[in-house]
Amino acid sequence: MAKEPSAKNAPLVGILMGSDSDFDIMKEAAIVLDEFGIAFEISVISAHRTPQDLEEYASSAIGRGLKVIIAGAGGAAHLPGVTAAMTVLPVIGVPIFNSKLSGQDALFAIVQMPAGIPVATVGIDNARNAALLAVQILALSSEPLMAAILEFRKKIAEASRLKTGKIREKLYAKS
Ligand code: RP5
Repeated sequence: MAKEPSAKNAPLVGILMGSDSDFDIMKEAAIVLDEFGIAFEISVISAHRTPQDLEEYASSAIGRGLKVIIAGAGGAAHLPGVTAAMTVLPVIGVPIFNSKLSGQDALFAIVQMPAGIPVATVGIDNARNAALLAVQILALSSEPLMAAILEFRKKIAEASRLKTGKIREKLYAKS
């Protein structure tokens, strides 16, 4: 269970999603941020169903102390782009898979932003990478966080090296 943000634990990252149906994917971003001890807030706000709420959220984000916004949406995924239009905070978009067009609709909608209003886009459903990118952005101004992300990279490198042994074990055990 993640720690709820409070005055003492002010959120640095805002996680947005277009609908609660995105939560199963977007909770992965929350888990990663929690692992790195980063306070975040999480909200369902839709660029289409609640556009006024989105304007209020994005235009007040800097004043509320947020440093990065992660926005996940599926289908006609305007949430990350519209958010980016209303704040200069870095916005990281997560295209969400759906069964109709396999998330490619969301991917194209998020990645093809017009010049001047960038959205960093991760792979379809890759909310973990969105959170890791947010951690890396925050690490630029936090030595402990930089140490933590470097340690994380060491761990995944180690896990990757172990894979040689694992596949060889499988291969030679069968022959
Ligand atoms: C998008 O429409 C949401 O981000 C979600 O991925 C998709 C479907 O929303 P629901 O119909 O499940 O609420 O805006």
